[in-house]
Amino acid sequence: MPDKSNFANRRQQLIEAHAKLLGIPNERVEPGNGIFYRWTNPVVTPDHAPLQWRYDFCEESNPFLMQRIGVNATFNAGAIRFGDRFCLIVRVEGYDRKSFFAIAESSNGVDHFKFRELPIRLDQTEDPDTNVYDMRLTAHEDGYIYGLFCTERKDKNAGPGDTWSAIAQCGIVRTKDLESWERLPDLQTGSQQQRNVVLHPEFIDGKYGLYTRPQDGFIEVGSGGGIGWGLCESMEAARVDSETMVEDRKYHTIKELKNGQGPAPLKTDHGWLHLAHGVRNTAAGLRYVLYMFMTSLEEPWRVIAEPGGYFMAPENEERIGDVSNVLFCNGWIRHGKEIFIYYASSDTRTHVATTTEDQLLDYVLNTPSDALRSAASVESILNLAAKNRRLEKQGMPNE
Ligand code: M1P
Repeated sequence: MPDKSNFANRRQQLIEAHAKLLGIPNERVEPGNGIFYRWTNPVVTPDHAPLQWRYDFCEESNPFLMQRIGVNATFNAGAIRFGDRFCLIVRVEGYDRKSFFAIAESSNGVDHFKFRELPIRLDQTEDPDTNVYDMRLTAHEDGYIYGLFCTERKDKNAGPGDTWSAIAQCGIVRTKDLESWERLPDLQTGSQQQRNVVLHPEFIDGKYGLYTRPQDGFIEVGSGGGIGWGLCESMEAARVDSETMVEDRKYHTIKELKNGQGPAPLKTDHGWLHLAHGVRNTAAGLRYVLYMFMTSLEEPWRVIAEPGGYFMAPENEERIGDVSNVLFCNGWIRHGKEIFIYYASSDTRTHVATTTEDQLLDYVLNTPSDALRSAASVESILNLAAKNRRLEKQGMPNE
């Protein structure tokens, strides 16, 4: 017979350990690289999930106080500043591989993130979702906050025995209070598969602008795989009839295989700042890194600056997880002069990096672009070293 005092002790231990985790302060990792700071601890991990979602606290029905429902990962979070809170709409994935959305919030954006009491119950369309993930939040000038996410369903044309082929499309919800979510029909496009679709925050000639990512297969991009752009008349029956390419894939770059828009772009005096992910294939599997670019203020589909290489790549423990060697970001928050970048590592947990608009502008506008050849990369280094030698001769220490 299970020991009653053990039940009470374990309950107490679980509650204390959870409270302790939520109370851990975070620390900035110095000196940073001048572009952004990492922070020591991830901001949301599977252990942050409320105990109430995981444990049945009734001694009669759960005498061993077993975890009944497990949370496997908390990652790829959309983000928004709402009232005085930093809110993340986290992709929570259970042990059963199903993802759902839940809001975790904090008052300072770097620690003490706490999930709201309950996850979001998403209304279904006529074609129920099998899995939903990676929501991008956009506070649109029409007054709504839109959440665009990936809805995945089994491919109806999958042959017998094919239990994995899936169709990914863009699901849409909107809200004004982050409490009640109105489900709208899925986005219609001409593409077989759509992931990483993001709503631009402003109207373009009275229409909604969408960053898309058309691709032919669920994993393989085929002839697609770049970041596309299209316009639609209404979000209530969203339909993009033609997509143009914003950001293509390129041979021997960090986005050789595929790429995807991250969060909604940030408007600055110089242009729209974009954060995206780029993917290449390696002998050890796919490697996902984050990179940046800028588009024109008037034509947000036209790239006007793009630093070469990655902005951020997995480091140390970030490299390990359910899908290792992955950084992914679909949420950032500008608050005053600061920018909080919420990125996930290896499809497992969520971190924060902090920076400022000035730093990101300097990074995007003054970092050499990818000249696509080793010899050209060496020229960039030689130019920089020559400049530093001149400084040294003038008596300025640089090492
Ligand atoms: O596993 C890495 C990522 O793979 C997909 O992203 P993309 O469509 O750009 O390849 C998504 O499933 C994403 O959630 C995941 O993090």
